[in-house]
Amino acid sequence: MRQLTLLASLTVFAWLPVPPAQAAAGPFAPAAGQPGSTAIGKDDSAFTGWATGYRDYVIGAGVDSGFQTPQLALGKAAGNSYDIVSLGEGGRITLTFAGALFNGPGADFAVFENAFNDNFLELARVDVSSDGLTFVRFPAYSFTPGPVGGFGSIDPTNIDGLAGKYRQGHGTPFDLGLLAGSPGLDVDHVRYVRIVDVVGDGSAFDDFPAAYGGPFPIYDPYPSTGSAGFDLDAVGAIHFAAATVPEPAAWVMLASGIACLGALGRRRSRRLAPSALV
Ligand SMILES: [Ca+2]
Ligand SMILES: [Ca+2]
Ligand SMILES: [Ca+2]
Repeated sequence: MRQLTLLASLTVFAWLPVPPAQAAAGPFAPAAGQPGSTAIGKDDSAFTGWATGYRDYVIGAGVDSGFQTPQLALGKAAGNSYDIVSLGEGGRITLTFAGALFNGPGADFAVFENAFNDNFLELARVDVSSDGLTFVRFPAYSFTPGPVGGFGSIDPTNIDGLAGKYRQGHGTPFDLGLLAGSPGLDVDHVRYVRIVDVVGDGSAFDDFPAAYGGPFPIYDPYPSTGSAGFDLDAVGAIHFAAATVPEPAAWVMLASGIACLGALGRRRSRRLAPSALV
């Protein structure tokens, strides 16, 4: 895993043993369940919360009405083929939380897609924001050598930094630490996760440095219809601080407490008034 760790740190591209197009398998983590996989199962105790709201659902091409229900992306991952919202080719959606994600050790959240096996992988870019205005994109790498067609197969070891790397029920992890220092983003207070479908015909590119032959086209199954593009099941929070909103009863206590303080303050100022004249 030394290669993967170093690649993630963006410092080791010179270490790549062969040009990606000649590699039988890529350098990145393998499918869920295999040694070295970074997939996180939906029932993992690492999850402390789930996305509970959405905004800006923009439907891309090729989505039937039956797959246009964004509420199915909220709450815990279902891990099946149907509890999802389809983004369509080039579509997107932004998920929100009852609180904020923060940068703890390792992965901070994970994105779940509905792939029915380890190789029919529909991919998406992942952007995060603290204020809902400035979004910062996770770097992604794709070494898939060429177009894969509408029912195509992708080797997950050729994919990094893209949601949809793993089969249904298994989240693709994202580490906010990779984005530390990005202008306009507080990695310790991230309230928005935007998922943007990759149009997999080769028109979208990864972030592999030009100095080492990049960027490379990102290929995924294309064209497809019905539930085209990325199918979002859920976004699971790992490092998550729930918003502290007082319960209604607490509001009443708070209000009565403030009223008491006000009365005390008035009594005290009356008592102090004579001495203030001295
Ligand atoms: Ca982290
Ligand atoms: Ca799909
Ligand atoms: Ca779901």
